[in-house]
Amino acid sequence: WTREQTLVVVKPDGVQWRLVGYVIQRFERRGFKLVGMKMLQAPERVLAEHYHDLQRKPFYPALISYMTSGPVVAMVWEGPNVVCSSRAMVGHTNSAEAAPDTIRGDFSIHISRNIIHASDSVEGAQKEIQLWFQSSELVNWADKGHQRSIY
Ligand code: YYY
Ligand code: MG
Repeated sequence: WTREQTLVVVKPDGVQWRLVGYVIQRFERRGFKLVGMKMLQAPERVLAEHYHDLQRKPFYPALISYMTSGPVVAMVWEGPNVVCSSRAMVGHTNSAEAAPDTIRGDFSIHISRNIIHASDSVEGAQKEIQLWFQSSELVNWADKGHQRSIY
């Protein structure tokens, strides 16, 4: 497989609700490999680029103030089909449509407070990873013997 990576961000409400460890556990349990992680107050510049396509939506100002309301935890996860699998674990954008056992389906009550971000395409993921992380912040460690590893 080609080395696929995705950006996952635990949003400010996810941090407040102490869901960071749970999110990491969901991804680790699946066998995905953590290659970058940091807590930060998301800069306006990063969010403006990250949500560039939504700039003209009526909810955009509220989205930005929500995303800057507290720290977030940004992560880069790697593995086969990690982009698609992450979206499935995260669940539908709108909590009302998010299936049970998805992260949003279990913890989110409204579309505007949906706990977590995950990239929606392989190309989008590459752009988002470059936006949120310096290449020096990503660790290319050797995977030795996880039972479900395909390395
Ligand atoms: O990728 P995903 O996060 O599932 O949804 P997007 O359509 O990319 O929207 C990004 C973000 O915007 C969403 O997670 C919440 C917010 N948002 C909102 O507050 N209200 C909407 N009607 C649509 C999206
Ligand atoms: Mg999106």
